[in-house]
Amino acid sequence: MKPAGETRGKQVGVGDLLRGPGPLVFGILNVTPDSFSDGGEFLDSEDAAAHAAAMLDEGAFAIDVGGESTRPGSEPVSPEEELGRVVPVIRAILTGSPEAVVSIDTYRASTAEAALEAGASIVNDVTALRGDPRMEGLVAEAGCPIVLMHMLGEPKTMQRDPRYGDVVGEVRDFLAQRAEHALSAGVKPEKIILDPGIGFGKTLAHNLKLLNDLDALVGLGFPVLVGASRKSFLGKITGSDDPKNRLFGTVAANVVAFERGASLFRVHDILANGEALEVAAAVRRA
Ligand code: HH2
Repeated sequence: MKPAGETRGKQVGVGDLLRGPGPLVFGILNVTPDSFSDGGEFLDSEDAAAHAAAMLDEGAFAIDVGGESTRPGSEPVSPEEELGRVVPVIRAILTGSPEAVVSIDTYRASTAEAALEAGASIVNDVTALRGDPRMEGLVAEAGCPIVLMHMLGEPKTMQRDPRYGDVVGEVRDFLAQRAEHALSAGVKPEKIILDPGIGFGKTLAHNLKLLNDLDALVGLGFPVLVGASRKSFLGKITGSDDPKNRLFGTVAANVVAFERGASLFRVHDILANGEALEVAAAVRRA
């Protein structure tokens, strides 16, 4: 896949690109000891920055930096711990790759604020502004893009027995309501990105239904981001217990999601997903 080159970098207008047809790939960088797939690999800032640079070279549009695992069963870390993990890494990424677009994966305003000060330009909030009352004001004031994700329950317990009457309708209504909430807090409509929250309080059947009916979420009129990368629902289909063996399933899920209208993809493996999505986009343009 071609490096994003001129399509990367803040000067071309991150917001315009985010609202385009995509596909744009966000590279996952977890600065945590316990993330389900890359936990413990990038605790050192220099290692993390080198991995970010490699993902940017492979064509990542942005690097999504997280300092607290939200995998099923995970425990929150303290605000200080989270901040201490992500800020040095964001600084190191931007020192090595000054044009990099960095997204901060947090629901805490204090972490988001420090990350934005360190040079991050997108906030990825898995609680969709429900986790911290200060977050909506911060995001509105900063004028940065914000990802609003659906989650049923909280990470510690969300996979125990998730139930919906109509999963697609409920996720769509939730995201519509959270977008309305963001707008009423002063967030500009062009800054809002929606995410069905694959694996966040969802069974295999729920995840598949959401991917198949993703156009219902796209119909809300905001760009849709999908985070299916290496998640356990893929292993339930293919029998791959090791998250690192879920690449082919991830690619399939992302290409299907692109076909249903998603434009942004949060992934661990840039090259494979990027190339597959590039081909899917070429077919669409034909
Ligand atoms: N998934 C994870 C974390 N953040 N953010 C968005 N917007 N969408 C997602 O689907 C999403 C997310 C969980 O995956 P990962 O970061 O790989 O693992 P962990 O939570 O264990 O750090």
